[in-house]
Amino acid sequence: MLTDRLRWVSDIPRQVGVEPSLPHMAVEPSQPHPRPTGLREWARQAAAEPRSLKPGERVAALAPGATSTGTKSVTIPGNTPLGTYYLLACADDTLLVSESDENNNCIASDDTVQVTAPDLKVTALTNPPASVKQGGSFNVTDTTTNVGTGPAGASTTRYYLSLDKIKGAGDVLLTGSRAVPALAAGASSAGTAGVTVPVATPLGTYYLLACADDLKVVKESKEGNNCRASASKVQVTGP
Ligand SMILES: [Ca+2]
Ligand SMILES: [Ca+2]
Ligand SMILES: [Ca+2]
Repeated sequence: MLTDRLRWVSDIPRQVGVEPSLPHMAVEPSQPHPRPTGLREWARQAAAEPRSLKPGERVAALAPGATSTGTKSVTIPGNTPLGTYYLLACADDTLLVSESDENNNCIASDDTVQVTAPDLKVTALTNPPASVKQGGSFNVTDTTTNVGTGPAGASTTRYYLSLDKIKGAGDVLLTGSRAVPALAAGASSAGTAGVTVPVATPLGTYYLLACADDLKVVKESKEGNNCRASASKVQVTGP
């Protein structure tokens, strides 16, 4: 009966014999305390099964009308979808305490927070020469842009020869790369790098690829769009 439960709420401090606050309960991270089925059961467990408490594992009890204020640093999970969010704070979110009302535990922030992430990609790339010898060199000019919503740290753009326009396992990494500075959202870095074709490159006709953050040091909202292929191909010939 609801009325019985509500009466029991106000009776709890006296019933468990602790004034002015409820007893502390231990929380064992590896074995979460099972949620009691009701207030009576919770009180029975708390009174009959006192637990030894370790520093840092206490959950402070609160007397009726009491308040606990604290500050906590929180981390946004890396897989959070980009967007605008309210921050919610939810009391007893691990469901340790049975309450008269379980549906009023959360409160939302007045302001919102925008979750952002960088997204690097090569947005411009010059064509390679029509042909180059094995072991030969040429210059590449590219523009690497942060098309995301958050700042990107410094990165490295590297270059490949590829039989198709997609970066794959068999592509030939060219010697020579370009250091790209940290880029604010929407910012670009254009520059030229001298690249050398490895002597062992199989003879053939290739696209030139430029790949942003090719050393994978910047965590981005999209990691699969970093490369750009040249419009024309380069023929690798014997020395
Ligand atoms: Ca509540
Ligand atoms: Ca990207
Ligand atoms: Ca990346």
